[in-house]
Order: sequence, then structure tokens, then C-alpha cells
Amino acid sequence: MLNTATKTEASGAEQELTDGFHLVIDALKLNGIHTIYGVPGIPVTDLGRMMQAEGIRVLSFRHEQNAGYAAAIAGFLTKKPGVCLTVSAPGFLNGLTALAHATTNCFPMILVSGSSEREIVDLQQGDYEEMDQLAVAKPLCKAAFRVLHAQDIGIVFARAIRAAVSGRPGGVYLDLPAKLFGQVMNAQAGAKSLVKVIDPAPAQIPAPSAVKRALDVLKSAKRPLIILGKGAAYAQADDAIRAFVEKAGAPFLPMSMAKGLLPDLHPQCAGAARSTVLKDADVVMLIGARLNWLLSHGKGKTWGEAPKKFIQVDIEPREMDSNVEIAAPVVGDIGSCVEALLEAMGNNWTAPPADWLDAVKTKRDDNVAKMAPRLMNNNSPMDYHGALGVLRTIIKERPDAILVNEGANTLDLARGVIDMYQPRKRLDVGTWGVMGVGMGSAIAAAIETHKPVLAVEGDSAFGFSGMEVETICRYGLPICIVIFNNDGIYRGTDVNSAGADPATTVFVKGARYDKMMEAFGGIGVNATSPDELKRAVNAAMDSGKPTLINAVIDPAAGSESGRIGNLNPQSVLKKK
Ligand SMILES: Cc1ncc(C[n+]2csc(CCOP(=O)(O)OP(=O)(O)O)c2C)c(N)n1
Ligand SMILES: [Mg+2]
Repeated sequence: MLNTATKTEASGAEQELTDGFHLVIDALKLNGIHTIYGVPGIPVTDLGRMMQAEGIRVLSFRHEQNAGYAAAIAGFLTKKPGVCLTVSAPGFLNGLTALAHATTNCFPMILVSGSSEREIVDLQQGDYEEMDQLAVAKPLCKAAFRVLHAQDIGIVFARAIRAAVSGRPGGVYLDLPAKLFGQVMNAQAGAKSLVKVIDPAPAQIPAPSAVKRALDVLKSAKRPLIILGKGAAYAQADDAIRAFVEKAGAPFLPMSMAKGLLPDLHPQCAGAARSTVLKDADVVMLIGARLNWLLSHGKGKTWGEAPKKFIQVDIEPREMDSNVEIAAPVVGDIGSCVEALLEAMGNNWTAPPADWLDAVKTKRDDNVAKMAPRLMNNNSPMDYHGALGVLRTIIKERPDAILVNEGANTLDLARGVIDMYQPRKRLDVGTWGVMGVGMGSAIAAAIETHKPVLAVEGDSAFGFSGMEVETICRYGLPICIVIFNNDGIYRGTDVNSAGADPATTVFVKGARYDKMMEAFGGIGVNATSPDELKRAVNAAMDSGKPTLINAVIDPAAGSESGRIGNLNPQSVLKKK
């Protein structure tokens, strides 16, 4: 229902009124946005209160960056823009990192920030929290808008929603100056000004000739490989993707957040034979995956000597040829493309040569067998493998739980060890490898899916958003945080040979992160062995109570930068 007040006009006739606050709320509700992540303050405190009163769920965070990361992952999980609400200048800037992250990761998100008086900001006269936010946001998102008149609120939300979810999804910035909220207008005219977005992300059907070209290339392969990216997970075309991969019969490799799209234990999964399939494949089909640094740009040592042809399925035409030549570009939304491919394959698709499938299977089984005993150790203090072996079983037994994961060793090893069984259950650091997404992702996952969440966090990674444990306790969310506490970044053993200060990568030894959770009424556990860890996580997942487990990991167990140490620049002088 539209929010109104009445005002008696000079003529004595009564006029129904609405204002900027209520038009914002009505525009959101009309478009099915019922959850907001943010931090209150001038000029959006009352907006948050009114949203709550009007039935919108407003999750109030301790820092805007975490609210922003929550909105970003809500967008990934739901295909609707996640909305983050902040105050002006500093609050806006805190949220902006998440907006840029959403854009880079192709997650639909809208950052809505209050802003100060335009007349003063533009003359740079030193207003309260003065900043030209629109100009700052523009290069970091897909679209940025400012609304000056209440009657434009409806149209701007429509544009923001469309911009966020259509084509390649991404971040949108919406600037709402303080003065806008109090502007009144006739209620009927206000209701008419609202826009319900019809078909916000229209299907983009691939050209039949592109589909045929792709299948011709795939058919010619002796050693085909399919790579599934998080774009494929985002598409929610799970059945079609599975049917396509199974019909194609090729080994598939899931990127980190595409794990579980088909189960990691699927016979075609080549996750445990990654280096072999990248080197030896002759045709590589990318579905919603980009040839960025995470795939070594499609060239160089990782990709071996064998000449390769690439097929790429992506909604963004400019993604094609970004790093190497794409022999068969298929441009369209993933769901439509995969459906078209399936259809055009017919019923007599020939499976890839058996020697290739056997070679991949042998490699995969070897690697899995090599890993198995390491995962069963009960060492205390724990190493990564002992602790992860336990968590791997827990996720196997609870496949609908959501796994949030960040850190360096904690990330890279967990990604390899913990098998996923269902789509969109693994949420992690994404394209940038950013630390700090943990608590925001965990909160949004719990709110949006109502499933239990297991957040596996490096002690450094956790620190970036750790204060949100209070938020988790306040809303009573079913989140179990396991901190892999190795006393630092990568390792807790570094020493500063030149002075009294600790080395830059080490933290307070023997810190008890579990006490942080207890401070807010959650459950804290200190676990020193895999057995203890297992008991504590199972109890947390059963109870659904906010829990933080400080998992004590051998400070010497990790390696520099986890699996990406090769990206560190080296000093020639150091080597002398
Ligand atoms: C925003 C941000 N700042 C800094 C980094 C650099 N960085 C990469 S991993 C990492 C922390 C790794 O330590 P931890 O989370 O404890 O994992 P561990 O390797 O110790 O298991 C840092 C600071 C980053 N990726 N993102
Ligand atoms: Mg650490």
C-alpha cells in the first residue's frame, strides 16, 4: 500500500501526500526487494526505520564494507540486486569497495547512499560529509545515478535494477541527496511515478550459427575439457548445464564458486586432475568463466604445449578474445546458450575418445588417493589437512549447508579438499581474491537461503570483518565460524631480524578468537585436534546457534601466499 499523509490546501480541499522516504520504500517493494543491508546515520536513519515499519528486512551492520559484501553475495545467490544502504562520504566510501567487487565479479548490487547538500558540495564549501559521490562511484560500477526530484525516484530505481541485472550483471550506484527524502508530492502522482520493472534481465538467445560453430569445434576434439565459471552458477540453469556436460561426456573443471554445480564426485569431474587437463586438452569450452589470472590468461606454462581451440559461452561479447583467440564465441545468457547447445546436439552425440577419459580418471584417482591419508591425521596442533578432512566430511553429511571460505592457505587448501555437492553452496573471495568478504557473505547466505552456514576463515581473513560476529549474534543467525588460527598471515613463524617489532605477517600468539563470540552471547570453542573440531562443528550445525571455533593450527604449516606464491615479485638484491 502506498504511504500517504494528508495536507489541507488553501482551497480547503484535502490532498493525499507522499514523500521521498516513502517513494523509495514503495519503489523497492514494488520491485520485490524486501531485504536491505546497511549502516544507519544522517541522512538515512529514518529511512531505515520506515523501511522496517513497512516490512522490509533491514540488516544493520557494524561496517558498510561488510554490508556491501552481503549485498553483493545476495545478488549472486538470488539474481536480484542486493541493496546496500549507507550514509554520505565515509559510509559511501566504505561501501564502495564492495560495489567495485560486485562489478568485478558480475554480481548484481545497488549501493544506495545518502549525500549532502548539492549546492554546497558543488561549490566545495565544506558541508557535513561533503563529497561528489557520483563522480567517485562512476568508474567503479556499471551505472551511477543521482535523483534530485521525488517524482524521479520510481524511474531511477527501475533503471538501477535493470542496469544491475541485465546483460553482464554488476554494481550500480544510486545517490540520494538528503533533501530528496523530505520532498512531498501528491500521493496519486507519486504512485503513478513508480515503475515495476518488467523482465529485468531479458533472455539473450545465441545465434544458431554460433551454436553450430561451437558444436563443430567441440565435436572435432580428441581431448575436450569444459570449464564452468561462477557465471554458470549464477545463471541458475543447473539442470540444463548438468544435462549438457553429461551429454558432451567431457571432463569438466569447476572454478571455485562453480563447485557443486555438478557434484565434485561426479565421474566427469576433473577437479583433482586440474594441471593435467589444462595442459593436455585440445578443445576447451568455457561456460561463464573468464580467461583471467585465475586461469593463467589461457596461455603459458599452465596450458602446456598442445595447441588449443577455445569455445566461450558468455553474455558479454567483449569477453571474447580478451586474452587469447576464441575459435567459437557463443554470446547469450548462459541458460539460453546451454539450452540451445543441448537442442542442437541431438540424440547421437559421440562421447570423447576413451583414452582421454581414462587418462584423466587415472590422474584424478591417483591424486585423490595420495591426499586421503593426509586428511585423516589427528595431529595436535592441527595441520590444514587434518582440520580440513573433518570439515570435508561434515559438508558431505550436510550438502545443503553453505560454505564461506577466505584466507590464503585456508582458502586454497579448503577449495581443493572440501567437495561440494549442490550449486551455489561455496562462497569465497571471488575474482580479486579479496580478504574481508567472510562475515558479510555468511550473513547474507543465512538471510537469503535460510540454510546453515559454515564459514572457514584464516585468522587474518577473519580480522577484516570480525566485528560482525556481534551482528550474527544480534540476529541469531545459524552461522558456525571456524578460524584456522595459525598466528598470522600464511604462517605464524616469521621473525623481524632487524628490530623489536613483530614481523609484518605475524599476530599475537595463541589468540583466542572464540572469546570474541562469547562477548556477544554466542558460543565459543577452542579446538586443538580434529576430533574436537568435528564435535564442535557438528554441535553448532545441529543447534543453529551462532558459534565461533578457534581451530589451533600449527603456525609452521602454511606456505607463503598459499597456492599463488609465484605471483610475489622478487627482489634481485635479496638474492645476492
Ligand atoms: C583486502 C585484502 N587485503 C590484503 C590481501 C592480501 N592477503 C592475501 S591472503 C591474506 C591473509 C592470509 O592469512 P590467513 O587469512 O590467516 O590465511 P592463512 O594462509 O594463514 O591460512 C592477505 C592479508 C588481500 N587479498 N585482500
Ligand atoms: Mg593465518
